[in-house]
Amino acid sequence: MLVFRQLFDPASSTYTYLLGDSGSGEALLIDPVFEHERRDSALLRELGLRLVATLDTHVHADHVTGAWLLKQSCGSQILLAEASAAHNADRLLRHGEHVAFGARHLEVRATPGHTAGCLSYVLDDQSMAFTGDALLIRGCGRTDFQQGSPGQLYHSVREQILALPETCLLYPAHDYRGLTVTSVAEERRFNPRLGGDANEADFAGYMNNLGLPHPKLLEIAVPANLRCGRPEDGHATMDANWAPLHYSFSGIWEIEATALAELLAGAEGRQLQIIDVREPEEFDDALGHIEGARLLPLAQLAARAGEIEREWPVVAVCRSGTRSAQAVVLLQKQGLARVANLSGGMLRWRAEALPVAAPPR
Ligand SMILES: N[C@@H](CCC(=O)N[C@@H](CS)C(=O)NCC(=O)O)C(=O)O
Ligand SMILES: [Fe+2]
Repeated sequence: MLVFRQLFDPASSTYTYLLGDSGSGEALLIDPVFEHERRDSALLRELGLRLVATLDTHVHADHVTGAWLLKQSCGSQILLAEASAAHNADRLLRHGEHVAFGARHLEVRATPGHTAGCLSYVLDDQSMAFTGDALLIRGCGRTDFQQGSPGQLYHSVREQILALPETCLLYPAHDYRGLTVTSVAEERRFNPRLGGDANEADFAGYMNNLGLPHPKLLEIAVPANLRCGRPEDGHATMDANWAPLHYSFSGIWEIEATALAELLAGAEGRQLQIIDVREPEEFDDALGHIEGARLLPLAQLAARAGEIEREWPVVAVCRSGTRSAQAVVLLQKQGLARVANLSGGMLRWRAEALPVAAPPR
């Protein structure tokens, strides 16, 4: 089965697309965003998918690609156009090539005009295409920098995208109004720049008078993307290296029960604060509590957060990991930097047969 997700970066209005083949577990990400590497790798893990490659549709001018960072965390290959002149890619793509994920593949189509190295990716059955900034929903990419050319873009869109079957769904790299998808039939009829009877001269007239300000990040994004998102010093900043944590798609740092037990048994465990946010009667119920845990019910946590040592890491605990996830959010809002949730709570802790404190007599 095909797994498909559309992800959004509100800062640059960029869409990232996840395509997976559930049979093999292989997946691709199209146009990942640097700042969302944790979110994207969390989603892949939760869906049980292995990222084989990231594909950029072009050298973006408004955000930095997540390609390099995802290669570090997921071992994925970095793919983009040979014509992009970028460094650090593992495979440089040309028109007509295929990029496989499990039993499925994307067909690479050269669609230059917004930039010289723009590619569109068409799913094997032509039911979907990922058009980058060549074709936007009722719009198209600008042609006033990065070797843009209205004449080239006109032919790219008409011959490579609007020539696909009418029912083919089109997914752009951006939308500035929150629209998510369009189709070949719609854009053939209603695209105000390239649709209907617009000829190349009509289109060029429109594009040469767009009058858009340059993207705010142009000077940062283009050089970074020419390195495929590799930071200049070649280092990724790890912001959660105090414990073996993972980041959930819902946006919470979590620790597994077994990892927490190991941490508590070692020297690092001495500074670790276990905050149990259940109600007092639950603390000594049949599930019990972790040795050394401090009871601080969720409803009182905001008022009593001052009782927690801010310099030491915190693991929040509850019955199932639900209330404690909320506690993590709350403590982070209070400015605590090293806070994680015990994944699955006391239920998971006990299911792993981990020890609890002896109940009071
Ligand atoms: N205002 C945005 C820039 C938007 C922009 O220029 N987007 C490019 C895509 S990289 C474009 O081609 N836009 C076409 C349009 O908005 O019609 C920013 O500062 O980042
Ligand atoms: Fe662009």
